[in-house]
Order: sequence, then structure tokens, then C-alpha cells
Amino acid sequence: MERTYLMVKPDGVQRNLAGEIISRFEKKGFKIVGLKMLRISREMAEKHYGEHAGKPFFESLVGFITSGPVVAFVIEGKDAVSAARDMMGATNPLKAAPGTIRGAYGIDIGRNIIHGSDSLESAAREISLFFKEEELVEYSREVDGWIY
Ligand code: FUP
Repeated sequence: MERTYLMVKPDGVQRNLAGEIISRFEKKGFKIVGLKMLRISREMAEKHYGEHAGKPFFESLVGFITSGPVVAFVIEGKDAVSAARDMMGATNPLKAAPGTIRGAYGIDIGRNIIHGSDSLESAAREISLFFKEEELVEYSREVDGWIY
């Protein structure tokens, strides 16, 4: 079982899409093992987006992600990292397939509604950046074993 880090970005919260987005992962069958709303500090944003430091969009990216509250959550399940990326769709919402989250709800590459870790390594790093160990829960469900 994998865990991945997901985050409804400030535009998604502003547009009241947080519940809808979380719901997609619940309905798919993933287990939510951590969930909170927070306002990201500049320091956290620079750490989170460290790989983009120096790129032309870095400042606007950090400005945007710190502009309002986000909803951070961690899901667990089979192939969670790549499955969540598929459910999110392409980085540019205009290019994202219509059934994906970005494809369904976005237009602007700077406001693409959701973040999801792009690898198992990023997932581990991002989960520990945004969640303390005691904020993540372990529990079993009736459906464990046949639904992911
Ligand atoms: P993704 O993994 O799909 O979130 O995309 P990236 O890690 O490549 O980019 C992180 C964020 O930077 C994107 F969500 C949006 C922003 N970005 C831009 O604003 N302009 C670009 O040209 C590329 C990315």
C-alpha cells in the first residue's frame, strides 16, 4: 500500500471545491489517513516547491500557494501516487482530460486546483513536511482487501 500527499490549493478552497475533490478520492476507494486545513508559510512553500527554485514562475507559485488556506490530505491505497496523478490530470488544466479534476474544474495553469506528489520519494518528503506523525491515523475498514 502506498501513501501520497494531496492538497486542495487556495483557488480550490476559494471556489468551495474542497469537499468535491476529497470526495472523488473517497469514492474511488482510497482511504483518507490525514486531513487538515492550513495556511502555508513562505518558508514551507519554498521547501515544498524547492525543485522549482530559480524558474520564472517560482515567485508567483509561492505567492499563490501562500495566498489563502489549503486543504492538505493523505490517502492510502494501491498505487496511490500514480492513481492520484491520473485523477488530477495534466498540469495545465486546459490540456487535462475532461474527466480529471483539473480537466473538470480549471482553466489557468497557475491555478490548477490540486497538488499531488509525483513520486513515492516526493510523497514521503511532502507528507512529513505537512503532517506530524501523530496527525496520521491507521485504521481498517470492512472493504479493505477488495477495494482500494
Ligand atoms: P504538477 O506536478 O502537475 O503539479 O506540476 P509541476 O510540479 O510541474 O508544477 C508545479 C506547479 O507550478 C503547478 F501546479 C503549476 C505551476 N506551474 C506554473 O505556474 N507554470 C508552469 O509553467 C509550470 C508549472
